[in-house]
Amino acid sequence: KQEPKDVATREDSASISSIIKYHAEFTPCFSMESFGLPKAFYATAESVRDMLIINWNTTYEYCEKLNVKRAYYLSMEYLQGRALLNAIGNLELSGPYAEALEKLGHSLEDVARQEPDAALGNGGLGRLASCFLDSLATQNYPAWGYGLRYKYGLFKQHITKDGQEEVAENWLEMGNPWEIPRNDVTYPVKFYGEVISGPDGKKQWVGGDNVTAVAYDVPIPGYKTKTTINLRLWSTKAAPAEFDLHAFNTGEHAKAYAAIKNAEKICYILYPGDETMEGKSLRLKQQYTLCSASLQDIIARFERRSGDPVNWEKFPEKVAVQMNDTHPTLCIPELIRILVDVKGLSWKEAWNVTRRTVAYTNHTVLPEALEKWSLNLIQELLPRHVEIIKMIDEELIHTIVAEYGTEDLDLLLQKVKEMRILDNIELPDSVLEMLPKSEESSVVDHIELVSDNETKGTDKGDQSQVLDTEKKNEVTFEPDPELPKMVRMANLCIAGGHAVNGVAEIHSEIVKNEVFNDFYKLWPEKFQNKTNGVTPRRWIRFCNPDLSRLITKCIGTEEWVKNTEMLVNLQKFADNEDFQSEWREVKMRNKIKVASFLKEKTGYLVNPNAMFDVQVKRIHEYKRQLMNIMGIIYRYKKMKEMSPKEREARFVPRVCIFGGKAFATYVQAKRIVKFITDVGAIVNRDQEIGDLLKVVFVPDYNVSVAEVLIPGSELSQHISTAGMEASGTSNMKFAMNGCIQIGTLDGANVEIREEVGEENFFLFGARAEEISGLRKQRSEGKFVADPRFEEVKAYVRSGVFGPYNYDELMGSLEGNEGYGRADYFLVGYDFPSYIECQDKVDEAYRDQKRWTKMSILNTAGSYKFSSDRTIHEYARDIWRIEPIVLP
Ligand code: DL6
Repeated sequence: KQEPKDVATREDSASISSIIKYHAEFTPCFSMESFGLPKAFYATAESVRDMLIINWNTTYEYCEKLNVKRAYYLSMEYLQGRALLNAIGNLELSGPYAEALEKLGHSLEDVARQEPDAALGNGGLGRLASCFLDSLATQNYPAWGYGLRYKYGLFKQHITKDGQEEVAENWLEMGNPWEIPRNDVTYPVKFYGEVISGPDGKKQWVGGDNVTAVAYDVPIPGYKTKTTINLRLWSTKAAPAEFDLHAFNTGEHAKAYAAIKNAEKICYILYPGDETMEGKSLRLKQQYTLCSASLQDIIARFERRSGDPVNWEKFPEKVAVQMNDTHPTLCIPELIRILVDVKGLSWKEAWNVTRRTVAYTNHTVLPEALEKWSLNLIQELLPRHVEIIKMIDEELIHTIVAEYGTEDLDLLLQKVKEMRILDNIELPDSVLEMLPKSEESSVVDHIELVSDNETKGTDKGDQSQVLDTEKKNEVTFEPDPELPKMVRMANLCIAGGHAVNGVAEIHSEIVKNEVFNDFYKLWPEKFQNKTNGVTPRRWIRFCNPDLSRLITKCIGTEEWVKNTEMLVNLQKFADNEDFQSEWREVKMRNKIKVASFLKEKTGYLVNPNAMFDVQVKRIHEYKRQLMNIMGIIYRYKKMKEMSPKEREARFVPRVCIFGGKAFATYVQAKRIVKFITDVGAIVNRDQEIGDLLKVVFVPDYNVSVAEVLIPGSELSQHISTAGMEASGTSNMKFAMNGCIQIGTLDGANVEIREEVGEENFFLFGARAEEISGLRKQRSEGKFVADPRFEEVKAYVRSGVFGPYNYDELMGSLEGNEGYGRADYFLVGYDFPSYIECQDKVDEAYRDQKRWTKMSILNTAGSYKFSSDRTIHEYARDIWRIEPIVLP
């Protein structure tokens, strides 16, 4: 067996190709004779991984030696996408690798395309976590990510005549060359059992089932730095004692395997459907596995670095835990449990340490997405945690009583009701004792209350079930036996953490002034904004090499990839004709790539000279893909009514591209997917219209698809109902790639528009502060629909787009019986300003000089939206960590 050369010196193509050959021959047991593309990918990835491991170890050891504070990012989702080109690019070895593979008969691009997307996330939240890891490493921050190693990631989306079909995504089928299984790093994770008082009066959680969490480490390299941080993903297997050998020996094989299957099931699939009790229980087990295994690991590391005895007061000086949304909320009771029950701290000490350690990022204000868990379910799975949550709830109520006093009992009780962690549960005795006992102010009969259980639709489910929350402000402490007892995870996060942040300025204001206003009044110092960002490495430097070269040529250095403020220098060239024409050439080359990609994936042939107008994101009613397609239908109808000459004079040719997955049980979203594809089927074969309009739904939108589409897009749509999109991050990626946006004043659109300039952003639609008034008018029947909107609905209903009955979709825009609230997302209200704004888009596009200038100014103004800036702010304001540059 030939030894590989010293990995540290493999920087020329000859050494690289010999290392690849080595791996091709020995690591996956392939032979060089059949060195096809899949093998080439695995061998190449293995060769890169060797280098990453060296840097990974150096980074780890150096941070351990300095005993610095680390940030730990806990996220149930990471939407990593492919890793090969990113890793090679970050190591600055793209050239030598391309050459090496060329010698072995392959192109680097073809090899890279073999890699399955690591899709351990649903959308923006997971992709943000992955961008953050890249920025943490690039900026040399001591940090780790923790997550779960789902066997099946986000489903693959097939588009059939019936719309979306979900197919399991077995991304690990061929093995994952990036991960390092760590059979030496395992922790027990317990479920069920009971809590007893031990002989010393201390609580003990006994009995129950243990599973074993096993670590899989994924090295995350920074760009142009040796720093390589760790993403530790947990997988689960049965605890060694759980295999029932006796049952196996007596032929009861299923029984013997049951424990193994139950343990492995936990990490089987990203976000299992939670319509059933089984599904909910599995999801909760996932969340707890992430929290428990990660905290045990973090604590073990802290103890290893501490002297004896361990000074737990110092824990928050060495550890910062960031909870990516409420999914890892169980970190709070779990940290307290370990500190009190295992490490022997008092409640007060543990509570103090926990609050100084943990922080929470909120990613949504949609009421149905604010997580709540059934208390009974948590009680069954995690009985000790329920006791701890009850204590935190009690502590919080005392704080509220201290804040509001007992004089205005109505007010106090209302605040307690709204802010406490437990919903539909009697007040603790310690609180009842503090309240005056007079008859009028009796807690139970005076205030009539409705639990907020009633106000919510299903998680991510059909939005028509979401009721008006504004009306419900009467609530009682008398638990309603008809309603479940619930735990509000966001309230627990706010009470148990030291910082709460929103993800864009407008969103953070909504968090402070509306959704969590009472908490904001109580603890204003906890609330912050951290506007999201995206990594400029993946989202421009690597996915758009031609544009990157042009930018570097213009700015005179490639430093902008790390310091995006330098992009502002492009402003000076926005009117320069030569620069403009080079800019347009790059865009055209990217559009040609998109056109051939669309042909390959959908069979539709599109003309690259048309404007490429793109909306790619999760399918959701609030994101209003429905408004986009209704606008397209309006355009199509008008075209049909005109002579060829008229229509050519009136409309700019467009290719309207959609992409995105609908949550498998979100019926309305799936109808929208079907509707778009049906419209495309009719429009695209209409010879009269030809290249003037095409509508293409790209199946299976994921990170890799985005990397092709975004560089070749010219107009991108971010058209959510104002106040509903927390931030959005694809808007940032599009802006970086010189794509102009049509959008509402929502999420990060607001800041993007400020940075790129109002004249370089197509704005339309109602503003966030108008929405509740408009909804009220709508429900009072005061809304008069625009005739153009009515015309589109009637056209759809006339059957132009096929035999399928679109009544559920059109009806949801009207509030017909059975479709919930009338047009909750205000498609009808915003439609006229939307289509008028689209006319302005056409007008701007006709003037290519103006359009190119707008495009350049979008890239120039996108500097703020680098995740490097976001991470720097988290590090400075929340985690209090410093960069550590390796010697
Ligand atoms: O912060 C990342 C991303 C935002 O850009 C999106 O606007 C927001 O919708 C998304 N939120 C979620 C919420 N999931 N839960 N819970 O994905 O976060």
